[in-house]
Amino acid sequence: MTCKPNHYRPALAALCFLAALCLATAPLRATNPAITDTFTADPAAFVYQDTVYLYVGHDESPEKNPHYLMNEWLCYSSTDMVHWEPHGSPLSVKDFTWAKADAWAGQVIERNGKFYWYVPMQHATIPGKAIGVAVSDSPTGPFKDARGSALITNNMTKATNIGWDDIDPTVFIDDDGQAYLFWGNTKCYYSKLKANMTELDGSIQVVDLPKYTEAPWIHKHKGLYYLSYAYGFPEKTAYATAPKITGPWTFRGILTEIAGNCNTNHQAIIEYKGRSYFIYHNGAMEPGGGSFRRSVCVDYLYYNPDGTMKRVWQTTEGVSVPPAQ
Ligand code: FUB
Repeated sequence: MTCKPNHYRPALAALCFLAALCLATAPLRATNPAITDTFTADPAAFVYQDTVYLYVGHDESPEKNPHYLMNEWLCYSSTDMVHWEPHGSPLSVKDFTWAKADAWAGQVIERNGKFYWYVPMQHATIPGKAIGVAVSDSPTGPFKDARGSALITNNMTKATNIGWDDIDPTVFIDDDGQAYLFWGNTKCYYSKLKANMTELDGSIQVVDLPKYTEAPWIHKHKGLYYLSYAYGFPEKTAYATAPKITGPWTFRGILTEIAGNCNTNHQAIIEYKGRSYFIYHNGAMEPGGGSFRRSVCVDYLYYNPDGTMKRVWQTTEGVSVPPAQ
């Protein structure tokens, strides 16, 4: 028997119909939590070449274990804020010979085609937390330790004598090319970075902020600098604004309320395809979500005409695919 091309046409038509149906019914709206393949926390995100890259900590704590168990960071990407492609774990504590545990909140930034990932961990030999920096040629890694030693150790910061104040780095490159690193628990520290992004440039300063706990995030919108942070405990998110990155900072109030199902919060704020987004975590993913098994969520962020930010509503519905521009 010979197969004639015409015999395949109905099957081909049916396949095309099914493909069109799948495309038409692909979800246009996310739900929160937005990342559901595993427990994730401490989001940081940036836009590079029209794609959003999201970096999170991996909450690996077993259910009912009231402690963090975090050994690695994960990366995801999206071109619509609804569908997130996982890129696995491009960085873990094991990539830093001088560190021993606690892959807590970090942030990635691009400079001159290289990607720098600032991360806090427990130092193996110097008591307390410390901050390291990893580098890659790609936003999805692989990343490697850029220094072979910590950039910041607990004995470099004296504003408090706790051992966990050197955590939660956030990095920002100002319009004049000067890079700044902000970080800290109970004290908000900052310092300039050299152009190589792997060394501090000058002294460490402290920003005085009401009820500052941790999780600083710097962003700029329409010429104004914003410093958002975890406020009190359990954590709300609050923020301050300034005309320059070095201040003076004016406290502007609460940005979002406590999650209720998780005692921390940790935000990233980005603009993408004409909209502003608030990326954060809560303990809502079932089964087993909570303070040590968190999940990353995405909601819209809105500004008032005077530059202040409207309070963010943490929703179950999440965000929609942005319209084509
Ligand atoms: O994930 C561990 C710590 O909890 C982070 O460093 C803080 O920001 C808080 O989310």
